Amino acid sequence: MALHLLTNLTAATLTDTGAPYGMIEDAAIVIEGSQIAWVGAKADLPSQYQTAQRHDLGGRLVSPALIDCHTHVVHGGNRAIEFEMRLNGASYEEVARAGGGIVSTVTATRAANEDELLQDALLRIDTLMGEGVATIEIKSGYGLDTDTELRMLRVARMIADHRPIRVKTTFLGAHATPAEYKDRDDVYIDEVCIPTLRAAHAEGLVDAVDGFCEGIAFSPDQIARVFNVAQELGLPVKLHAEQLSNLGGAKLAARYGALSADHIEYLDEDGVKAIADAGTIAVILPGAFYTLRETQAPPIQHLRDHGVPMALATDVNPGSSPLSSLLMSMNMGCTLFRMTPEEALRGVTVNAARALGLSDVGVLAPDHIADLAVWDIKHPAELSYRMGFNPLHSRIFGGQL
Ligand code: DI6
Ligand code: FE
Repeated sequence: MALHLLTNLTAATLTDTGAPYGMIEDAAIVIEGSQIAWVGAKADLPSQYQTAQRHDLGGRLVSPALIDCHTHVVHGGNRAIEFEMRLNGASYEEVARAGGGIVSTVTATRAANEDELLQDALLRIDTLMGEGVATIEIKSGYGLDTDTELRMLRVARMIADHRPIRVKTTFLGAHATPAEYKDRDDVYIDEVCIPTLRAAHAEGLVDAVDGFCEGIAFSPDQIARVFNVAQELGLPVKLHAEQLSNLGGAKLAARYGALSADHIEYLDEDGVKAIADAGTIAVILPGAFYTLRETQAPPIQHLRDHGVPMALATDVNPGSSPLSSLLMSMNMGCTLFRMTPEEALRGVTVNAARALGLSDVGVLAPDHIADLAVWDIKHPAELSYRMGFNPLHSRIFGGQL
């Protein structure tokens, strides 16, 4: 198997080396096939690797490739006109009457065929990959009927055939109630959401199950009915919880051993304890907070105090977070929520992997997949510090140099 030796680099391994970021100065990394075989100080390189093909990285910084663990990157259309209407003074009702809001994205997604959805998503995927992303989670939830939910998930899977990127899919049938089921949320859950989940699972399209637990979406009881089916099918769950109010969504998620509780601006300390006990990851989504001009920040200090690992993601979607930059999410996490640059980098690597149930990516360590990002920077804090500046030099996916 091809053996490659990367030298003249600083490694931000994000493992427990005792140094911040798990940093190793003057490091070497050995890649064997698609895996990392060895990482350490170059002076300690075992003799069997001395003959590997050498690559001088010119003193650059190497981190694990980035992971965007919460996205709605597959969807039809966009909502720029509604954005403009609102900034010209239109009220929420006027926007809604003009067909705006999530309904407009559902209509556009239903109208788009597979290829249109794919080509549109690839534009955003390419932007994310250009910043070093090698793993992405993609949700359904803008179809809200069986055909379109399945189409979204098939397109999500197809992305990995068109680009060197790893995709994890999430079924989000409980995202909103479609117009044809208005005021019949329970009927929608029973007649559409749950049968569609079963169909998607039968087709091998589902890696996890999500819901939107909110006053404007679904109640904890309704989400629990979907989660019961997920459990029966052996699928892990995650939840949009406490984004706009506190309905106890994160506690519900914790009861199901959820991989993650996402948004959580309104999560209280009790809820933090519940997810801490369940080993649930907190996914912080500053793009939505920014776009919605929210004022309540997530309970970062409580999360730290209770040892809850924090991930960070773009939440890229056409309504509340039209953000296709994970580096910008890192900056926002730091500036808006006072996360540290190290927490931000852990949030888009090791903790993002955990939010997806992955244990073979997200750190630079032996026996992990060789997904690496090589950066034209000296210190990892630079990734969170600048805005609108992309220092990616190169991306290594599955050991492909
Ligand atoms: N959280 C959000 O902020 C949105 N969905 C969700 O689960 C918004 C979706 C949209 O407006 O398109
Ligand atoms: Fe979301």
